[in-house]
Amino acid sequence: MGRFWAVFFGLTAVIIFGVSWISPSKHWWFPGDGLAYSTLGGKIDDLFYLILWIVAITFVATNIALVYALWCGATIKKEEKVWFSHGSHSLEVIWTIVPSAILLFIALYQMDVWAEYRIRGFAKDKDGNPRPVVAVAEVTARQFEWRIRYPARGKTLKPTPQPDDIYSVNELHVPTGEMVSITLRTDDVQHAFFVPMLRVKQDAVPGKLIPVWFDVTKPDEYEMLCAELCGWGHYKMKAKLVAQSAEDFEAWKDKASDEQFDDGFRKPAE
Ligand SMILES: [Cu+2]
Repeated sequence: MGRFWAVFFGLTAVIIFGVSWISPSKHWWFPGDGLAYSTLGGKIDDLFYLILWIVAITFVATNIALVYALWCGATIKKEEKVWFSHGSHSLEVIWTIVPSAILLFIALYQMDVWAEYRIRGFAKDKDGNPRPVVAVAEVTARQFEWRIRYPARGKTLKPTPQPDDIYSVNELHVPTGEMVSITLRTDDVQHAFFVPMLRVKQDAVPGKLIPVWFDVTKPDEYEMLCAELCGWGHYKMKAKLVAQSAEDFEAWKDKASDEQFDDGFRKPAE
């Protein structure tokens, strides 16, 4: 029976290692087609794969030791005396220091990505210059929908609602190719703004205005979700983020504004 388990754990290790080997090229771990459609999202995925590799190698090494111990245990003769150890001080030191070093390495290695995610000035273009961030909208989460407020054409987003602001519900429009930011707030309980395909996730905390910035590399419609169980209607907060070229974005805003301020008398242009 011991040999069976030795083979079983050995095969498991081989399969896990195989999956880790091919998954980065197959994009198996992430939603949609597995690619991130924001610049920072790609870097977050790289961190994920780095950690996957560390875990896979550790897992395989542990399983090799396990297979070795099981195989030796299974093949031992009855009259032989087994070797018994009550622990080894040097081994204890090694497996305390090695994981600590790995954790410290990950902590230092991810700092730039975290800074770019949380410190606005860290978003850089290809030449290393800070990328300007355009404030596109204020996104208010509430039980159970997303209310979105955009400034009128040619105006900048103000912290308080303006008479010519444009509103949409459960549909956040943003231009592609530039760094955009939203101001996230909540009207009631805690929610979480989550766009899986962009790898953007941020809690909306009562009483706080939280800026969130990202860029979208491909015009498309992306799932926009609430990632915080916020009440019975939490599922209703499945919305969409519409990423459009700058011209399409402006055109959409003009159309939304016309519809919103239509007084019923104005005729659409012929
Ligand atoms: Cu929710």
